[in-house]
Amino acid sequence: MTIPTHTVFDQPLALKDKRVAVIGLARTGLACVRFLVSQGAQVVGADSKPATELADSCHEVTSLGAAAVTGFEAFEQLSDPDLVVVSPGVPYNHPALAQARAAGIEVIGELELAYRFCPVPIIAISGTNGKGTTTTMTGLMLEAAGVINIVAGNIGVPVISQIDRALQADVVVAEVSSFQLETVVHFRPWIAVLLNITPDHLDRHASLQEYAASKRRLFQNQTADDYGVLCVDDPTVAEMQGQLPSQVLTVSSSCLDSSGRVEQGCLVVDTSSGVQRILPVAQMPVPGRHNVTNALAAAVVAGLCGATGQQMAEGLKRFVPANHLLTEVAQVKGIRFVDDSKATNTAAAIADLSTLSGPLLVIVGGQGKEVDFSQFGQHLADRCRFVCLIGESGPAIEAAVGDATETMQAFSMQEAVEECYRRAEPGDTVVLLPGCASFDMFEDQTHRGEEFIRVVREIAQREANPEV
Ligand code: UMA
Repeated sequence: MTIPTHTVFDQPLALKDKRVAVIGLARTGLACVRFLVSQGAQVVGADSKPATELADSCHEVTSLGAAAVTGFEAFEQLSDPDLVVVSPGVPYNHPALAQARAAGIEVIGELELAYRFCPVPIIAISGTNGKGTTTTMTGLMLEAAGVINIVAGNIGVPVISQIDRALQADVVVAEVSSFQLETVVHFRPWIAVLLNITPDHLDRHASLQEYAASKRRLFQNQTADDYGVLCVDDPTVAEMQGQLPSQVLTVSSSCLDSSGRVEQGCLVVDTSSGVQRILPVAQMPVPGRHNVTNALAAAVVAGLCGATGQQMAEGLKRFVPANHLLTEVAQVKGIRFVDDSKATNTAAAIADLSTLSGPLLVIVGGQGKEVDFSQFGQHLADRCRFVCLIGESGPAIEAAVGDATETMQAFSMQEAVEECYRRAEPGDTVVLLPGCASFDMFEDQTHRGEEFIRVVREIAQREANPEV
């Protein structure tokens, strides 16, 4: 099948000699600086971290011929740029951005910039949870069908860094976050997938409604020539049926009316060339009902791109979960250690908890993002033998767990893992299942997972060489 190109933007920005400020100098900001410089723009990169913490970034920016300003007052040093390009981690209502907008300066995010230059259609995949998994599954199914695709976005590779490669591709499959959607203007994905909306990032978005509104921006520029794929197992997403400007296809693990569904224990999807059977649920490469809906959403997208059920199954079987996503790290004296550092909100943690069997000792907590922990606490109390709390939200989660389950506050990952190990018995599983962001104690979720793995390996080594 030929992928239609009607959603490719036809009035890219003229960047030559434009003065562009790039806000944030981490992965996204650096990718933007590289792209903008390559287009002839005069670029200044700004970041509120001190120069000492950004030495490598500043070095790269200046070696590209751009300027870098850093520190607490970095944004004040930007003198009237023509355009501001923002990293997703910078809040939409940051005073410097509000000031720029008030002065009539265009402020866009990296996703919008990338869309305006992307030579092929974008398939955008969003949702509170499962968007990275679904993006990867989609890429694999398309690959099996011979559709040349680039997987990018919130998954860790800014789309703007892939513009050159996209010239050789049929489509870009982008994981898209609510932060990235806040700053889109013309962004029009050919296919937009929304998996679920549950409380998350409420320290950044003023309310759940505002968070949902940001997710809805996925569809805002679509027309009846485009597709919206909605996972109707989620009540907030289900409500959007009938409200989208695009053609809606639904996905559900329980509703037989959906385009992507489970029939007699088998994943099935409707396509223009008929019903495609993919594979039995029992042969899914990852456990959990949520992963069934993720695979069905990927299959609906692959079907729109012309994949057959057999090609979808072939792609799905190649799926390997990302690191720090229910990853078994080691078995020590019959005790299993599992790293689920990527469960950064309570909905993800609750879904993952349902896939774990046997007695559990869990390490939970971190930066709480202003969410209510009562439901999470109840699930932990019902399911876990011991709950070890870390980070800022430890006390709030401990209160939600109640007195029936043993709990303890730990002040480092080392202490938390050692304490769980001390209490665990053969047959038990020790899981890092934070349900929270990591930034109160760690650089990010990867650093948190790596720290867990480091301590587990230390314990494994100690047990293997007790005399040392
Ligand atoms: N900064 C400021 N001022 C501020 C805030 C931040 O100067 O007020 C600076 C920081 O000092 C830092 C830089 O901005 O140097 C950080 O920018 P960033 O947070 O956007 O980091 P990137 O490395 O560019 O990563 C971003 C995404 N980060 C966020 O959305 C927070 C990454 O998603 C994404 O993988 C990457 O772009 C590539 O697209 C991470 C994430 O946590 C994984 N996403 C959230 C999630 O999945 O829930 C949305």
